[in-house]
Amino acid sequence: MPTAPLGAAPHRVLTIAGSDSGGGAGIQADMRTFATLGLHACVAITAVTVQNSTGVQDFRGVDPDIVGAQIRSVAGDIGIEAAKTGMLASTAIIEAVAAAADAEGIGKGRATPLVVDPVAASMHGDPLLASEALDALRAELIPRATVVTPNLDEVRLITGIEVVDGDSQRRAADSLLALGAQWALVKGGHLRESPDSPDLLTDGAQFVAFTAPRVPTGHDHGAGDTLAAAITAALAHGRAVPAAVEFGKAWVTEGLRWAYPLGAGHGPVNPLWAVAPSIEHRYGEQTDRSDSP
Ligand code: PXL
Repeated sequence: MPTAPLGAAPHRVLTIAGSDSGGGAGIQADMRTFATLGLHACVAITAVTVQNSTGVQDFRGVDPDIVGAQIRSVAGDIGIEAAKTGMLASTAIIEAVAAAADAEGIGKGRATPLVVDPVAASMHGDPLLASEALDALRAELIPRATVVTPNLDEVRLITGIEVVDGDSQRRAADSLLALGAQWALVKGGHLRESPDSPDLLTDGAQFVAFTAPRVPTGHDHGAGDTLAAAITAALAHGRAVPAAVEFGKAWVTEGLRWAYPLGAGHGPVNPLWAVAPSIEHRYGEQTDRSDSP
């Protein structure tokens, strides 16, 4: 992707998501990806989670008025070329995001594309979205999505469809388009029996299958966030949705190859691989990668 010359403002994105105190998922995953991809990222924090590598111990949602105000403040002044939603926690926050997105021209068919990552739970199964907020997700957010990027658990919660094979994956994608998304990316990464990570992207007319090799790592915390962030980055660079998803898949696959252990639980996907050589250069060090992937 062409980047701006040093000193010129880079492309600008907005992430509307929750904070992960462990630094691996949520806002922190987004910022790592946006920074390593050379973008300027604005932030609307929706929730503060208390979590580490073993799980989410607690969280609080941010006042919905403050969520909407963050979006309006940065969109009106700084200008946003693509936006992304992650953890939204509650119905009231979803409604505030939808209203602010409409006011600022963010979303399907508007000037600024919107990637909706419909985060419902952590990888440990800890809830990150109130169960009654699923209706608002379906009615208020998915219809505003340029592209919606659920994993298989989120697809089941949103559409009621259990994706077990290509046929059910296609039906699930149709169901997401029926809810109003422009594009649906149904990720197959949790189809554990499959040797690949087969994803289906469709807008109802085009069907694109993405198959990346499954990376055998126990450290994939934040992988969904990182994929959606990389898609958002490519959209900000003017890529069309299929090309942006292709870019995002390659980015997260590489991040999974460089994932590292942390704490007693799951370590994070690692977008820092992209800047490792320049960091080593800065510290005058060189990492031995002889037994790395
Ligand atoms: O990976 C989904 C996710 C998104 N946002 C926050 C999270 C998580 C997973 O734990 O904590 C804040």
